[in-house]
Amino acid sequence: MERTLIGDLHTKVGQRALVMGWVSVRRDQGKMVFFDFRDRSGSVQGVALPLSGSIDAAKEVRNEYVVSVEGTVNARPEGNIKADVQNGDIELEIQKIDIISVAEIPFELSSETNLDTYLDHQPYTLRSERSKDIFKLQETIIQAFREEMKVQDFTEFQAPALAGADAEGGAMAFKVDYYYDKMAYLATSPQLYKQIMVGVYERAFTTPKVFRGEKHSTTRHLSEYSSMDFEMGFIKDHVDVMAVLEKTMRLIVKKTGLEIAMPAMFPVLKLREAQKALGVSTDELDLDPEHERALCEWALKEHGSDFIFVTHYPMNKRPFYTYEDEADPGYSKSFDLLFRGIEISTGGQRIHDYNKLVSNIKTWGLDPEKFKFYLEAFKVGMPPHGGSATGLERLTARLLNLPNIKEATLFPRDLNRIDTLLSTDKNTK
Ligand code: AMO
Repeated sequence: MERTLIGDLHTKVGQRALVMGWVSVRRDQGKMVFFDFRDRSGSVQGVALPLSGSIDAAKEVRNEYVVSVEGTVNARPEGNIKADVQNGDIELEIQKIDIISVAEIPFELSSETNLDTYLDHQPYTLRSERSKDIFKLQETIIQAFREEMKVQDFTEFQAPALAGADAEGGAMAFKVDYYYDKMAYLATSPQLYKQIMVGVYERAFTTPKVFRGEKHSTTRHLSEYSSMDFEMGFIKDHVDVMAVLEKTMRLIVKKTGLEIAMPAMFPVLKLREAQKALGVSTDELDLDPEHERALCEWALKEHGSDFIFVTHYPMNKRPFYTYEDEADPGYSKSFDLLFRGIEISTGGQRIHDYNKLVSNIKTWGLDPEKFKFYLEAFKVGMPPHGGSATGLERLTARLLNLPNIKEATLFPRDLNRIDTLLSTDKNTK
């Protein structure tokens, strides 16, 4: 018999069907055994009846066993219909149940698990409906990002993960032993490459894994995250970039189907205006996490918006490629996008003049020789351009109001863990 997906069983009422999947729930009632079976399309209740011939085999089956089940798809009596549950109007009466793989589970999936235990057992805990929903939503986010980029005529490219130099400063890049006793770095961002790609396609985007070696232990930092980056040529200034990012966020929100407060335009404040609104000194170079939270509360109250742009960060707080606002010396044409209490994106206009860029690299205490490759893009002619990057896991966490970014990360790498805890890992040096 051909396998039927559980999601298609409703088309087979009154007929026999073969289902393959996992056992999510098993309720042994002595004479009868009830199961919830699941496959990639959903779940269904099954029952092994006393005289069915399947009852002995059914008694052997446990949670997470992989099974092959033949049975009759029965319509449930009126009183037993669960309208709000998938396949709540049918039941699989089991004639035959074969074990494909046995399983030994560490704990019941429905039980309240603390984050560390959840992370320790991810090959198992990721099977929970809650986790599956989180990472399905993440898939939707990245698809929507890609869709909007294509609509706006951007070309997707694959950025390298190994880099010869670090764009964002150096201290936070992981070093890698490379050939001939040379050092390479794990890319902290595709920044240099996306700028180079502006010289190639004019509009380019990429969704790489990037790596940050800062020793952070917070609810918002990972050592490895997914970055949704784009870069575009022939802009007037950073406002053009913000418009593309805002449009992208709107499509992402729409595709997720979540209720997010978004007025006709996202509010925009200069950093100093934001600081004044919060009663913070304008000498501060950045917003602290608690100020980001307070500013987002302000934006929701005053503008009915879960998003707020903050622009004009001090030049000395931004990387060397940042464009200074001629009309506001010392401050940059750069921005952060804050969403529900946290920075989710950074971006801005970049310097496109070769000589200015070389001089900035020196001012930032870096060696232009190390950036020779990148600088060639400017030598051979670059238009005014800019772009931005959004952290996928931060956005996912805030969209779902998950308190810790690790819940929105498949296999999070942090200060204490790569899959297993470093302190308990036998392979640790
Ligand atoms: P920035 O360093 O601000 O900018 O990073 C952009 C966005 O990436 C996310 N992010 C992180 N997410 C998880 N863990 C981390 N350790 C982490 N660090 C950053 C945040 C952040 O807003 N090249 C510039 C972008 C640009 O100008 O285009 C950059 O990398 O969501």
